Amino acid sequence: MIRSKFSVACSLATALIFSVPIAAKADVKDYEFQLVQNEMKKGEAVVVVRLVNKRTKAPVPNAVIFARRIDMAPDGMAAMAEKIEELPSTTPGEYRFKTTLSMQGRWQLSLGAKVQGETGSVESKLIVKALP
Ligand SMILES: [Cu+2]
Repeated sequence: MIRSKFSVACSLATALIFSVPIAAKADVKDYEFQLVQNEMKKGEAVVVVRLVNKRTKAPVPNAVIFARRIDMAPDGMAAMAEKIEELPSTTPGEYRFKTTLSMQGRWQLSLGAKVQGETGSVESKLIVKALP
């Protein structure tokens, strides 16, 4: 299923590359991280994000997350950061992080990643709300 969608995407991409050489060039700006769940109970948490190609809507597996930080900047507490650790992925295109949302309120998850075959890096800031 995934493989066949991928082949279709590849054929389309190839067709585009040959018909519109300039416009079809992939760009690191075509990718973004999205939260799978943007609210969760405070305390120990596993935050799951999906990396997607905005043009094709396809999930993007095997990116290398080289930077990660979680802090309360959205609530004026940028210095209030917690440890964050990447867990093995269980679904292609999804990335999981173990952390502690130690206070109720808004937390900012900052991620930096390299996508296979792309120059530059994807940088995203996502807001997770910790509920009581
Ligand atoms: Cu705080």
